[in-house]
Amino acid sequence: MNAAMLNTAVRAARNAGNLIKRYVDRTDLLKVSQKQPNDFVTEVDKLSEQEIIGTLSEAYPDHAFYAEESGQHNTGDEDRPMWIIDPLDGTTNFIHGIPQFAISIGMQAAGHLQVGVIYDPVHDELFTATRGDGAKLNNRRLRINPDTRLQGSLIATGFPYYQYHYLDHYLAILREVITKTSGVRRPGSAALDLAYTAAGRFDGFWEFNLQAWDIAAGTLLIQEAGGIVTDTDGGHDYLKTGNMLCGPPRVHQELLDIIRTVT
Ligand code: 2AM
Ligand code: CA
Repeated sequence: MNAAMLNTAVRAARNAGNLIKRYVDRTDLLKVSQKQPNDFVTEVDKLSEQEIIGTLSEAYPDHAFYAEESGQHNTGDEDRPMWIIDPLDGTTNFIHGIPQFAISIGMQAAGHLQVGVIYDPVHDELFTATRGDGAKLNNRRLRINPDTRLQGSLIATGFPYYQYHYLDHYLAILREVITKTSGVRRPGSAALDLAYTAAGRFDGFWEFNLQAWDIAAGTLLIQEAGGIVTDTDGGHDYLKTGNMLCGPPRVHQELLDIIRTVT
């Protein structure tokens, strides 16, 4: 069941990726609108989402969908499997011609994330996870190194970009992380940051105020690769709060200690 859903999600992500790639060199021609200050959307986000929901709903007409651009469909019945979709994560990068963006498709059923797909169409990197069956990058199995520590690590994050009331708190954490690691990156696509953390390219990630569609697929990837995912106070409400902290077990604990000390 999960294997079939993964195949369908991969097909949806690749179709959408091919569509997005056709616009990569033509972003100056795109109509860009703002959903709220600094939150941009293009026609490509919408086309990508139609493509993904079209593919998934053809295979699973009874499932529910929760997607960035069109909201919820078929929801209401809590028992229904739900696809959580970001058709283009990293829209700001995309608009600026920076090749750091991805499609993120997660599926939740019976109270658990079951399937996760993150696809970077520019680099043709496909990150996949199935609950209980591990995580992969282009069919190579991903295993987070459990010995990784904060010292010497490379950590990814996202800066606050529209709600600035917690900026000082954020910067106090960033200051600590900068001084205790090898470096910090702010690539601009939370979904890819999570995929890279599952792949061991980053040794951890934190960001406040994300949306469920940014993190659903990435959460399963990290868990299946052997990492820890919590919200920023160590709890399990990250899909609701959008405050996310993850990484190899020791790094996760050390980052959690920093956030607690600063708070
Ligand atoms: P999006 O491109 O799908 O909107 C990283 O901070 C996350 O926040 C990204 O995954 C991105 O998802 C979202 N985001 C929205 N607007 C942003 C902005 N102006 N700058 C950075 N990230 C933004
Ligand atoms: Ca997003």
